[in-house]
Amino acid sequence: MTKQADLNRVQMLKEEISLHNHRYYVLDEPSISDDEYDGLFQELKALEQKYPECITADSPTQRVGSKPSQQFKSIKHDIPMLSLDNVFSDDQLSQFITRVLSRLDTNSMPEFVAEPKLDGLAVSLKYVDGLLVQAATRGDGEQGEDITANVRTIRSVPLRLSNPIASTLEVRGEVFMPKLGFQSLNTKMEQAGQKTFANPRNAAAGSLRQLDPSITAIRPLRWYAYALHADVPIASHFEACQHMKEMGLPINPEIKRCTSIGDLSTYYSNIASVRQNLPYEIDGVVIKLDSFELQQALGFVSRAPRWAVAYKFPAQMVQTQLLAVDFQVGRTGAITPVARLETVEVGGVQVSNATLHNMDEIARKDIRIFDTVWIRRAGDVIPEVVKPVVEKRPDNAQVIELPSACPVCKGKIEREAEQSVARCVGGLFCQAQLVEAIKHFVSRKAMDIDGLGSKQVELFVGLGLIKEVSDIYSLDKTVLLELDRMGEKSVTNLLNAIEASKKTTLSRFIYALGIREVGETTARVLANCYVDMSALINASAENLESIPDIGPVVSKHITHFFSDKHNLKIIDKLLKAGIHWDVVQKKSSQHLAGKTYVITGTLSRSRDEIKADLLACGAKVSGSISSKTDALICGDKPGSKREKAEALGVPVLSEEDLPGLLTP
Ligand code: 9MJ
Repeated sequence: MTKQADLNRVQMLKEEISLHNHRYYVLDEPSISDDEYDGLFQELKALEQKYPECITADSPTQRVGSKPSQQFKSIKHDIPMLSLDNVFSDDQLSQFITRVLSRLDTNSMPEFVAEPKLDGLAVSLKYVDGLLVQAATRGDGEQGEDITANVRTIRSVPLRLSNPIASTLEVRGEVFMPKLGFQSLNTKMEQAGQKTFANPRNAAAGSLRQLDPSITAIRPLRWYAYALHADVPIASHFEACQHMKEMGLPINPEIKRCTSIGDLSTYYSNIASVRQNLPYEIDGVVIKLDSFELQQALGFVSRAPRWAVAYKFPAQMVQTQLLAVDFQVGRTGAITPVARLETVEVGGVQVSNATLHNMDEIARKDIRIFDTVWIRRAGDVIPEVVKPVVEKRPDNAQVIELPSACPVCKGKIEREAEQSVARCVGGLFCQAQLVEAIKHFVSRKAMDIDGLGSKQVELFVGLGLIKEVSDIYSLDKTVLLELDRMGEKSVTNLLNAIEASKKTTLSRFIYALGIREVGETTARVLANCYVDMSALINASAENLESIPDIGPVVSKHITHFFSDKHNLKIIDKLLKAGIHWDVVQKKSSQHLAGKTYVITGTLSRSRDEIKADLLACGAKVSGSISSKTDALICGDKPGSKREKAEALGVPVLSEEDLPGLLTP
């Protein structure tokens, strides 16, 4: 054989083996025997050994290429990875559809697509010129981990797409472990004396987050793609799925278009009834508005799209005995009763603790110590005690009472009028609250100090190394080196992570402060509305309440927080320690303060983006027209809002008027 003939054969083998991979793993329709497949694979390997220069990244022999890594690299997603809001009943599904229709300002039901909700791990894959170049986990939605080497080992992930529709594209989907694969993996782990996995989801997560890709390679992982981002005109989610299928990506065969609430509800019931027979675990169905144009018009709220929802199956419930109740102190001093239970398995996970929520819930459900109780666990949510089995109540059952003093600082416990939550009033003098405040401050969505985990925070606070958050920035290397299990390397990594956290954003910093009721979304709204910290610190309650989404309760918590001298001193120390962020210019103008706008119809940008711009100028954005509305911003297909605006004499603006409106 000439070298050229060998090289031609290499090319042919690569294509043929990839085709058989696709037939076997994606279509589930193998057309050759395993022996024949192995024959082709060995032949390719031998030829590649002879001509190493012809080994390419997309060769089927190169799935397990790289060596184990020390740590996963962090990757910022070009487009944030979303999570989904949940509904649990047909009623809640109807409410979701009603919200969609009202936001779209229409009465006619648009098309939806329904698909099984896989219980695995969301991943995002990037293809450039048809080649798989990057794979990342979801992470916090903004930033994930680089798991390219591991994802390459999943046989149903094409290393090269056939006829890619764009030179760069991002495909999202769910990696999971089929039920059978999970069982055989656990049997093998058990035989080898290793710890088994609680459920297929954990097994998939554990396999995908291996630093050594050769371990991932022998784990039975599969995946289905469910989203495509490419800079080419595609009209709908369903069409995107067809494109993905044609490019060789696996698409769940159960995906269906639905045109009525009845259709969606039937789809849910049908999937629920075949759930046990599906080869993989699911925890509900996902319902998505099909048209991309309508999806864009709806936009997002927080991290979840307004155009999709997860219709979840009911959580699993089991009975066990309530042995005792402990009281935990949270970041804001809230006292949560926690049930200590006779350990029981719920949905494949061993449960020995569950939340009892608060004293009102305990009283309402009449739960007593030593009762047999129903425990519910849904997905990753903390297990909860649902209700007692009154028929099984023993004579010695005891009523649960709120302790009179904080179990940690022994300070007073108070209950505000009409509030079901009891709180320790010790504030940051209570070690439990201090620990929780610091855990929150360093957490991923706040200052994101990698390496300062819960255990370390507890240790450092316990040793008195951290007495207030700002102490994090003056931790001393020599002191840290004296601690158990803190070597040169881990101390250096920790101090580097602390240093790196100093460059942040205003919204992260506001969120990190842990002001009551100020979550991520509110922090972002505040960061958009105020130029800097001092503007926020000095904002009056009235000024805060002029921001849509901020009501009197939140504004009271904010002004209360900043009226505390101790809090101001800590903010000052943090800024002096070097915490900083890039100032975004356009925020400073409040020239639309006091004005109210309504947005309707399809615009070139999502309504959320336009809303954010208006809010940044001090305006309010409302969902409905009244005589007080200053103007309606109107896109294509506006529906009834335009007529109402005209009837009330409210000016109607088009998208072209926006730049003028937003400029002071
Ligand atoms: C799952 N887990 O199966 C989505 N998902 O779409 C499906 N998740 C999703 N779609 C947008 N089928 C965000 C998440």
